[in-house]
Amino acid sequence: MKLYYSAGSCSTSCHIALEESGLKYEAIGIDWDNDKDPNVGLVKKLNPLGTLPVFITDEGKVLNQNVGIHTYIADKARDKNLLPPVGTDERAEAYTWLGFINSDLHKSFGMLFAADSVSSDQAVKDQVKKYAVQKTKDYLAFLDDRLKGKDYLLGKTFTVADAYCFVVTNWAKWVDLPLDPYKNVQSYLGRVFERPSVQKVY
Ligand SMILES: N[C@@H](CCC(=O)N[C@@H](CS)C(=O)NCC(=O)O)C(=O)O
Repeated sequence: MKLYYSAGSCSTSCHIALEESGLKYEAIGIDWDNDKDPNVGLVKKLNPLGTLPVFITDEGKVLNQNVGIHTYIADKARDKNLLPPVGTDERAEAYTWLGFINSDLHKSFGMLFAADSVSSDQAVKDQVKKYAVQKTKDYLAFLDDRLKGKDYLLGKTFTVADAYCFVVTNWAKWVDLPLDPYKNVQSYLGRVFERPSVQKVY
C-alpha cells in the first residue's frame, strides 16, 4: 500500500496510523508548492479534488478521504486494535469521533486557513476569521470536556481517531490559537506525541 501525504497536514495522520499498524507500506511526501515535484501532478490526477491524503491499496484501489483510509488501515491490522470490532458500541463511538474530527474540528481549522482568500475585503476576512476562531474554540472546549479522566478518545486504548485528532488539534499552533485553556487537550497531545509512531513520522 502507498500513501501520498504532506508533512503536518491531515494526511500525516494516515502516516501515523500506518506506522501503528505494523503493515508494510510506502509513504511519499509531497511538496505542494514545488511545481517540479512530479508527484504533485500525479496526485491531482489520482484525486480530482486536489487534496491529500491519497492512498492506494495493494489491489490498486485509490482512496482519498481520511475516514475511509483510517478505517481501511485499522481493519487491515485487526491485532493492533486501532478501531474496535464492527458491530460494537465502541466502534460506533470511534466513528462518532472520526466524524467530529473530520467534519467539525478539521473544517473549522480549514476555515481559519482559508479566511484570507475568501475575499479582498478586509472586513469580510476579519468576520470569517472571528467566526472560525469561535467555532474552533467551541470544539476544543468540547474535546477538553470529553477527554476528562481519559488517556485517549475511547478511554485507555489508542485508535486511529487519536492519530487524526492529534494532527488536527496541533494546527492550533499554526493559527496562534493558545491551547492553555484546554488542559486535558494539552496533556492528551503530549501523551500522543510520546508514541513511537508519532516520534517517527511527525
Ligand atoms: N475531505 C478530505 C479533505 C482532505 C483535506 O482537507 N486535505 C488538505 C490537507 S489537510 C489538502 O490536501 N489541502 C490542499 C488543498 O486544498 O489545496 C478528507 O477528509 O480526507
